Amino acid sequence: MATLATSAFGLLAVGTAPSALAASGTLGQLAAAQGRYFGSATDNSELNDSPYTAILGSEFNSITPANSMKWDAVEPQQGQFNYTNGDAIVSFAQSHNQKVRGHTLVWHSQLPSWVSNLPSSQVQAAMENHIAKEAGHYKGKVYAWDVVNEPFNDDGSYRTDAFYNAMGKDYIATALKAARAADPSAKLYINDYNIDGTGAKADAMYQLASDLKKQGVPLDGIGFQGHLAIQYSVPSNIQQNLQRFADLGLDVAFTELDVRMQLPSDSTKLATQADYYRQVTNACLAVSRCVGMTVWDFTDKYSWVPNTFPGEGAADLYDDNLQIKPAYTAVSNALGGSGGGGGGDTTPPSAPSGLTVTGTTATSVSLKWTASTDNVGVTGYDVYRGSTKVGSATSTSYTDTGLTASTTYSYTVKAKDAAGNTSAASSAVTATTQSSDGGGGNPGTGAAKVQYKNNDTSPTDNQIKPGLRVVNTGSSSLDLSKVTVRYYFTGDSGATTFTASCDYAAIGCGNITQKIVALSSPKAGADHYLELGFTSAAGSLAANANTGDLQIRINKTDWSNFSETDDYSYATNTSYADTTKVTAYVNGTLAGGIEP
Ligand code: G2I
Repeated sequence: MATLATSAFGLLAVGTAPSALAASGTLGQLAAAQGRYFGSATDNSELNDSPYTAILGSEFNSITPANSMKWDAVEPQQGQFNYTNGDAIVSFAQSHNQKVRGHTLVWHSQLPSWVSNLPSSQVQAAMENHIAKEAGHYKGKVYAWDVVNEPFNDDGSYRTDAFYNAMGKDYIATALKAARAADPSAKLYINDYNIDGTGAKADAMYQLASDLKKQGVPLDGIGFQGHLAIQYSVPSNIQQNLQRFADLGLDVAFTELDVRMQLPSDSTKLATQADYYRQVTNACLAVSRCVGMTVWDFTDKYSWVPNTFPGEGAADLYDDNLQIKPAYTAVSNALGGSGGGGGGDTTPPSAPSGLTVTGTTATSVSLKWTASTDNVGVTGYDVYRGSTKVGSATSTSYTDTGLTASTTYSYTVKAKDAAGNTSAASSAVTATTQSSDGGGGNPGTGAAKVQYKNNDTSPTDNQIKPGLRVVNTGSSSLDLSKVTVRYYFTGDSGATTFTASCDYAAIGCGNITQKIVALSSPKAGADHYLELGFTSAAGSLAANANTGDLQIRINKTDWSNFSETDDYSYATNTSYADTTKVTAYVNGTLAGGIEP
C-alpha cells in the first residue's frame, strides 16, 4: 500500500505544474519543496513577542539577525567580544530547525568608532582579528556569512570607508580569505542593495565577483538585498541579472527583501506591492542557483523602513497586527502554495477560556482571559460586546471604553491565527458599569462607616467572603443594636436564594444577624445585599472605636459560582481600608458610604 501511494504521488507530481497543485505549507516548506529556503530577519527584542515568534518559528526555515552580529554589537571595544545576542538568535534557529545567515562581518555602518579611528596601518589586523574571532565563534553554526556588506556607492564606485581607505579594494579578498579560514563550511557572500536589476552598481558588483573568482578568492555567493519601493519601478531584468552571477559559479539569494510604499497603504498599493514580491520570487525560482530568499522582517510591526524613510512603510508580508497581506499570498502562490497564510493552515485556535471582568468604571469595562492555543500560533484576539466587535488585542486583556453608566454589557472573545482562522467565541461574561454618582451621592450622616477587606482568593468561586468592621465616626458612644451594614453584590446565574454565615467575629458571631435582601430595582453591580445587624448583647462602640474583624461568607443555595469582580461592594484589598461601597446605617438612616 505504501509503495502504491508513493508512486501515485510521484506520477502526479511529475505531470503537474507546481502552481496547479496549490500545496499547503508554510513559506519555508514551500521553498524547501523547490530546493530553497525562505527566511526572515529578526532581532533580539522581537523574540519576547510570542505571537511574533509563533510565526517566525513556524513559517520560515532561515533567519538573519538584523543587528546582533554586527561589529558594534559584537566587538564594541577593541578585543572585547560579546556574543550574547547573536547566540540567542542561533539558539532560536536551532530549536526551530532553521538556517542562520550571519550578518555581517565587514560593513561601514554600525561600525564602532574605535575602528574608524585606528591608524590605517592597523585596520587590516583589526579586521582579520574581528573576522577570525566572530566567524570562529559561530563556526559550524551559520549557513552563510555576509562577509562584506555594501562595498559600493550607487554609481558603482567603491565606498571609501575605513577598510577601503586602509587597504583599497583588496580588503574584500582579504576579508573573504579570513572568513574561509575561520569557518571553512560557511558560504561566503558579498551583499549589497540596488543591485537587484541590471545597472551601473550591479555591473560593478559583477566585475568584482568575476575578478575574485578568477583570482581564486573564496567567494560563494552574492546577496541581493532587495529593498524595493512601489514608487519606483520593479528593477529591470532581475532574472537575467541573477543568472549572470550564477553563471560565474556563484550562489545568489535575496537577502533583505521588502517593498515599501508611501503611507497610508490602500488596496491598490498593496496589490502593486504583492506583484513586486511575486516578480522577485519568480525570478529567484527561475534561476537554479538562487538558493533562497530572506525578507527584512516579515511584519510591518518590526520594519526598519519608517525610521529611515519617514512617511513610508507597510513594506512586509504581514501587517502590524501579524495578519497576512496580499504580498504573502502572492509569494505563497509563486512558490506553488495555496496562499492562505500559515501555509494553508485551516485549523482555528482554541476558544479563549476564563474570560473575567477585572474592573469597571462608570464608562469602561476591563476584561482578561486565558490564552488560546493553536497548531501554528495565536496572533491576537477580537473582543465582542454583544455581536459587535469592539476591539482587538495581542495580549490577553482588553479595556472597553466609552460606555454608559449603570448599564450591563455582555462580552465574548475570539482568538485568531496568522492564516486568518478564528476560534469559536469564549463563554460570555456580563459586566455592569458603575453608577455615574460613584464619586458623589449621599455620604450619609457621618455617624458610622465601614472598613472592608477581601478574604477571598478567587472572585469566581462559589463564595463571597468580605471582612468588615464598623467604625464609630461620631463623638459619642454608638449602640450597635441600632446599626446595620449592607454589602452589595450580584447573584449572577444559578440560584437566587442565598445563605450568609459568620466565620469569625471579634465580638462573637452570636451577636451578629445576617439576611440577604433582593433589590427591587437592581443597580450596577447590585441585585442583592447582605444586611448585617447586631443584637443588643453586642453592646456599644465608644467614639472612634470599631467592632473588630467580622468575617462573613455568602453562598448560593445551589453552590453555583459567583462572578464577583463586577459587584458593587467588591474590592481587591486584603487589609482593612475605608470603603464607601459598603454602607452603614444608624436607626435605618444612611450614616456612612454611598448606596449603589
Ligand atoms: O537598513 C536596512 C538594512 C540595509 N542593509 C543592511 C542591514 O543591516 C540593514 O538593517 C538595518 C536594521 O534592520 C535596523 O534595525 O540596519 C539598521 C542600521 O543601519 C538598523 O537600525 C538600527 C537603528 O538605526 C539604531 O538606532 C538601533 O540602535 O538598529 C539599531 C539596533 O536596534
